[in-house]
Amino acid sequence: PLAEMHPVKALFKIPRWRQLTQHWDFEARPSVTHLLEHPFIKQAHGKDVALSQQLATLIREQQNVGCKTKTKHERINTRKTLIIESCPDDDLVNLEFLDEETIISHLQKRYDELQVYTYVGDILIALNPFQNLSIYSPQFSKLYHGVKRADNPPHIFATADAAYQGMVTFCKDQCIIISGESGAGKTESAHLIVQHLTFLGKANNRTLREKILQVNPLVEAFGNACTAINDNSSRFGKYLEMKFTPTGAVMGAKISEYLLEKSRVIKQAAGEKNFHIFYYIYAGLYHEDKLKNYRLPDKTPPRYIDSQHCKVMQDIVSSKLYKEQFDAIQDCFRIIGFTEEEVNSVYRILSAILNTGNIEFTAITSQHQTDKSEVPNSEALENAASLLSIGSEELQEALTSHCVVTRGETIIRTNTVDKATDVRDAMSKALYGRLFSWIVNRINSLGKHDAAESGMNVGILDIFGFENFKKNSFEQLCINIANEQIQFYFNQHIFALEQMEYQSEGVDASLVEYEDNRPILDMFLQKPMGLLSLLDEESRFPQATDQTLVDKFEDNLRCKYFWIPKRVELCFGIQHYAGKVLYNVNGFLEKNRDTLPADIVVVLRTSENKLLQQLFSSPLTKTGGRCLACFCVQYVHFVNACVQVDTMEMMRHPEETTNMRRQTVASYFRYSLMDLLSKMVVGQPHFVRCIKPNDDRQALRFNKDRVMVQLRYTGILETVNIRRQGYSHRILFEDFVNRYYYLAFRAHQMPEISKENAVAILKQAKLEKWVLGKTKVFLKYYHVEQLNLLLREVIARVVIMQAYTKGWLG
Ligand code: AOV
Ligand code: MG
Repeated sequence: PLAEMHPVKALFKIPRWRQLTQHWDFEARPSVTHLLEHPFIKQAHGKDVALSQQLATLIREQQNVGCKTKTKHERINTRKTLIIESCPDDDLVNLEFLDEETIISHLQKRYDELQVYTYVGDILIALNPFQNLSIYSPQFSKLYHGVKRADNPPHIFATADAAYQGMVTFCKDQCIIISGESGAGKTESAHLIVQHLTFLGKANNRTLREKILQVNPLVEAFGNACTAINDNSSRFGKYLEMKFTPTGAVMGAKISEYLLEKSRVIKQAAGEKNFHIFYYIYAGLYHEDKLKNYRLPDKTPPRYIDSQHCKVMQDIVSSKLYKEQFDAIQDCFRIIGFTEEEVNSVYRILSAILNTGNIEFTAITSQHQTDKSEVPNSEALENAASLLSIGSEELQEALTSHCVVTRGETIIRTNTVDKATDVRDAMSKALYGRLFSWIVNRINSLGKHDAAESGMNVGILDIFGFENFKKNSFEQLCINIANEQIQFYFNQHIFALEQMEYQSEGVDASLVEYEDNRPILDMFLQKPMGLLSLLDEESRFPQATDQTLVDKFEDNLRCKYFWIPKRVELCFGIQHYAGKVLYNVNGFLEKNRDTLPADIVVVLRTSENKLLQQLFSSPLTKTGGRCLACFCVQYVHFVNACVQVDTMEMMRHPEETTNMRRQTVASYFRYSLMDLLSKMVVGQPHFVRCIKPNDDRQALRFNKDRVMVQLRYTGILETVNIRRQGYSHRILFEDFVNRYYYLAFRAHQMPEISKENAVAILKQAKLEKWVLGKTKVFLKYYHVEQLNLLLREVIARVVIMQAYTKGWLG
């Protein structure tokens, strides 16, 4: 009914204007004066000033954007009159009373009104709405484009916009770091950011735009899965760099993946599923009547995708959703540029993995040998071999026996049933892991733009969130350490570096206390006594067991963040920044070793399938050619004390890192973390903190306690404090004068670089509350915004003046 109602009337039916816009036909809107003169709005002025101001801005903005007949000059002038005061409750920094209780009830009030975004200075808090909001249309992209942040309510687009403007204005790479626990909304936020950046980057070229927008869905089909917490949980870390020309036109995107949870391929916890893609292809191929071509059974689902052993094939093949997703993935492949042959190979390998999982072994006992196994039912074996284009006998051989070289002699030893099963699963994991890396690399090479190296980029980090299940294993440990590292990075940026700079520049700002999680990180990463090092050491002993591992931890890890619980066997507990987690060490050693027997590699290399040959011919390059050593200097500068000496060493000797793949998961993991951080530190960071309002995934349900916990461990209260008194932009006088002298001096007269001239510019721009350090101007985040807006206007004016004088304009 709202759609039929007059917009002005509708406005008052709904708490905030944002609710309204989905029903609002912007083209047929009433004029601004008409609306502002409207008695309802006049009345509202008395009640809710902020609301009516926002409404007015919205309408004017819309007219401004939609109006093509106005000259640039006129448009700029209108824009200028639009600068209004920020709606005070959009930013926690503006709160009068500052304590947890106030912050939380404030967030709750906003959430009830479906205001899911709130600022803390330049940091965005995003509460998961658990329902589709109508605030992400292209109209909203327009609304948030290049305006002062206070002109609109907080939005994820505003954060993307700030990163984009920062990149264009300062010619500096940017990165957006999205954090939050599992299911908090990181991946959705990352999608929205990419959407807005493609809009801003004027990807007029439709193919390019579509290509970029397909990257996330494709990679996520292979890297996401349903877990107990999130139906679309990221099981890998993803850093997506969007590349732009110096003028800000989008050129392409590059993706780096970190630490795929490969073990999911062979086994899933109760209530969880395998990677999405397996279900998609099953449903898709079934509908296309192609299951036979890929030798997939059509009666009972393969073991790898039937973790509950319910054997209900119908659920999978009849799922409309899976079928639609399959079609969508086919489109992604095509649009990004994969050849039909490649896609076919991908499906063959996936089907081969499913068949491999169905290979069974039984023990044979003969007079001479007892530890022998064989494959009783050869159907799955033959299917797998055929799909991989290798000989089935060779495959069976590689699964049930292994070569040992002693004193120059090669001896063949047989595998027990357990060993053969392990080898089979190791092969499946390796196939999937390498396939995933290949897809990512292929996307990068297809999206590669020759000029891309010279451009700038905005990186978007979306990793797996902090996890705490009933049973936590090696995977959760890695995931949680990665989150620990991101939290540390946040702390460094928001607290440590900022406060260090105040001191060294002699700026007076009182220090804010914060929870430093460095000791926990040290406990994990230090060498030789950190948890990961100890795990590596134990993994090198063939005789090691789960018990010896726990004993080793107990003997060596002496800090308050680690303990061995009394009544639970083979467990250890960690006090993470985000809460206590109990880990079960069962399988830690095996998972860390992640060995793939050479016999398997040898067989797979004989394949006639080109893609498979490629997967196993050489180790895939992970770092994309970026030299780790070159940003070491910046890195040292950034985290001087934080990074453990050994990891620094590793970065100084990049040649060593090429071997990482052959090392344990823990050492590779450690290297990946460093690689990721090193990518992030070169850019100017922007933070999005996702918060999960409840654990039931219900819309409009705000669980105070759950939110409180998250606010505490993310240090929001401290962040509000430091943002309130802090200066998030610190610019050298030189850079400042170079950049903004237009505002106070003539365009062709570059003034002398000096503190005085910097002050002259600040005064001319009528800014207040800035501070001068020894070498830098200290600005609040909104100062920079204002300066950039003014600068754009001045430049536009100059351009128009020139156009007039040259007679280009009538
Ligand atoms: P995550 O990335 O933070 O978890 P997701 O981004 O996958 O979490 O979000 C989980 C679910 O919340 C999504 O599938 C949506 O149903 C819903 N959701 C999140 N953000 C929005 C939004 N802006 N609008 C509507 N629905 C949303 V994990 O990857 O598990 O750490 O490893
Ligand atoms: Mg995710």
